[in-house]
Amino acid sequence: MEKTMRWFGPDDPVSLWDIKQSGCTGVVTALHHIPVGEIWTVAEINKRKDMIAATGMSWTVIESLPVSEDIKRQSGNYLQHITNYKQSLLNVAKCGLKVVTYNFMPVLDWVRTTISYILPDGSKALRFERNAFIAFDLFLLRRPGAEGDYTTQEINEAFMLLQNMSADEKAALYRNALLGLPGSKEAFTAPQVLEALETYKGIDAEKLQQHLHYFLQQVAPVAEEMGLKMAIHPDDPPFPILGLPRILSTEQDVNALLKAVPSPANGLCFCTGSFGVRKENDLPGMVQRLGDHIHFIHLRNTQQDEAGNFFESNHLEGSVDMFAVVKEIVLLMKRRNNVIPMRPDHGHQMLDDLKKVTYPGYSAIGRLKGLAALTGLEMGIAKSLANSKSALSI
Ligand code: DNO
Repeated sequence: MEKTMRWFGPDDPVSLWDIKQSGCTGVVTALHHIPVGEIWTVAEINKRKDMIAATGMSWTVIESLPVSEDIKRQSGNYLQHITNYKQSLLNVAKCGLKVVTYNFMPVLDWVRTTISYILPDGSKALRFERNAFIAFDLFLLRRPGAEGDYTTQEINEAFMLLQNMSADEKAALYRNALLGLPGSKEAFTAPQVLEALETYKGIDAEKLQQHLHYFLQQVAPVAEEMGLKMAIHPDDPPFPILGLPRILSTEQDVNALLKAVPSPANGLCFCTGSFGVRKENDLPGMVQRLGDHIHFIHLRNTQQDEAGNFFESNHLEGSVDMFAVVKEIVLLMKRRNNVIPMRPDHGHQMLDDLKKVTYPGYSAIGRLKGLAALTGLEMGIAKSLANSKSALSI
């Protein structure tokens, strides 16, 4: 796999040289300063590309070229936004970039209830606690109609949990649940979210899926023509939240998308941390079956419990069988005869980073630790496969 790390741009406290020293040859980034829906110009793309090239690394993957809420809803300026998206694709291709990540999650991107879950060794992880999220939804956000989404038992448990929280804990839950925007330091406010949710009234999973397919039918021909690969990021977490539909949570969802828009440009960012939260997702099998469509890989592990909570565990430990996944990736790259870019997704806040403020999940040392573990795993698998092959051929 090509080793990369995400960089949030010049304001990121983790510098390009930090990433270089981690052993990466590539950087994954986006022009976060350009408002969603507007065109990424050649000049802006090249400026960023040159900044990265000055450290001897390359801008390997765009994450993300964001899709506007108008496009997801098919409202307002969506046709103009699609035209702009196509222009941005042309521009990124002109600048020599090859892989474009995006997602189709309405309103919020990833969601957690805490960004500082303290592990037994004192490091901190991101965590999603189901009851806490329900408490946020019902009693802090006060989303109209939310009670209808939960059982009486869930509502009671969430209420009890909230009763036992200090004012500080409640404030932290409120803040964390509204973070949901990678690359931005600003959280949403509750009125903004409620207003945004209102605009999704009448958009169910089927409709959202049609909108995704429509969007891709429009942009995939441009991407294909320019030799670009579109890589959709799965839902994180992979189930509906706040009454919003989520439509890229399972292998079946991916297959529906591939079928609706048959194009070599239509592909996937295979994120083990997102898909891995649903037990029925057979990750090594997905790599085997979806392999030709995987253009970018996020490796992250989660530890789940029976109650539907999960925290982000060490990259090699947790509910995802990382050995089995990486083995399939090594075989896939051999079959495809190419190297797929990968980044260690998230990492624990640990050591010196405990004193620093970074983007949640994106401190340097925890990701470096993940990258080191994953690199060793890959090398061990690749060498042992090669050895067993040569042993067989003797
Ligand atoms: C979380 C990330 C996601 C991802 C976007 C891609 O840390 O994996 O935010 O970047 O969903 O569009």
